[in-house]
Amino acid sequence: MLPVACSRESSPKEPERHYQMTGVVVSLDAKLQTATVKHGQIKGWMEAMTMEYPVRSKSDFAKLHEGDKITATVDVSGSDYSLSNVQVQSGSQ
Ligand SMILES: [Cu+2]
Repeated sequence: MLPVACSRESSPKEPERHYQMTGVVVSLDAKLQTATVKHGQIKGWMEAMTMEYPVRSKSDFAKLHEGDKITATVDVSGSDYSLSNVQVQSGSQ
């Protein structure tokens, strides 16, 4: 599902770009393998907001718990985006 409230500074048909993000996991959807992340500004791409991101790999998704503080790489290709290189900085458990 694409967030409608999002204003992104990207246009379609660009090569994949990568941004570093820091945020907190708000909720997880194991079925869709998505994480809703409250993140700070992602310079050059997006303002600070809370939104849902597909997590590219199962092993990255398995690391996540609600409340975890994470860093990740956002892979952006046109209007598609996903998270990779997920690192949990401080866990909630
Ligand atoms: Cu957004």
